[in-house]
Amino acid sequence: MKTVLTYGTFDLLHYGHLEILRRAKELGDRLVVGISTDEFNQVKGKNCQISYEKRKEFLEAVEYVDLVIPESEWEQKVQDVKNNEVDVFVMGDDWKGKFDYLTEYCDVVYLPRTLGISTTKLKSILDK
Ligand code: C2G
Repeated sequence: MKTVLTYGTFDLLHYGHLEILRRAKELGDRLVVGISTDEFNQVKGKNCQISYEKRKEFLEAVEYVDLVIPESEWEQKVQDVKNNEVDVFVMGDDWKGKFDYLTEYCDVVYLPRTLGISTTKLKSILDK
């Protein structure tokens, strides 16, 4: 059983998110997703449109996703990798290099972001 792990806020879930979840799942058999809590989003400086509970519910409805866990701090990744026996850690390449310290525990893969879509763009449309 090859386990893949990724993290994100996944606010206003869109096809850019779905595309990285799809590609992440292709790298293994089981995909675990750490979703940022509302409190951690404050730390990240992100103002979410959708609550943690609803963002978690939407993620759990995605067929590529096998388990959703809370992400409440930057420092939890090593423990999450160990707890979930993670083989591959995946993030979009906007994070390239930021999580290379995890190579001590698992493979680290940065995948190209999907161009033309972002939560920020969607918010600007919603705010009109
Ligand atoms: N993403 C993507 N293409 C987009 C938008 C997002 O591939 N057009 C990817 C990001 O690169 C990230 C994932 O989707 O890997 C989730 O993006 P966000 O919800 O914006 O998450 P982020 O704020 O980057 O949080 O500890 C890591 C952080 O929690 C990551």
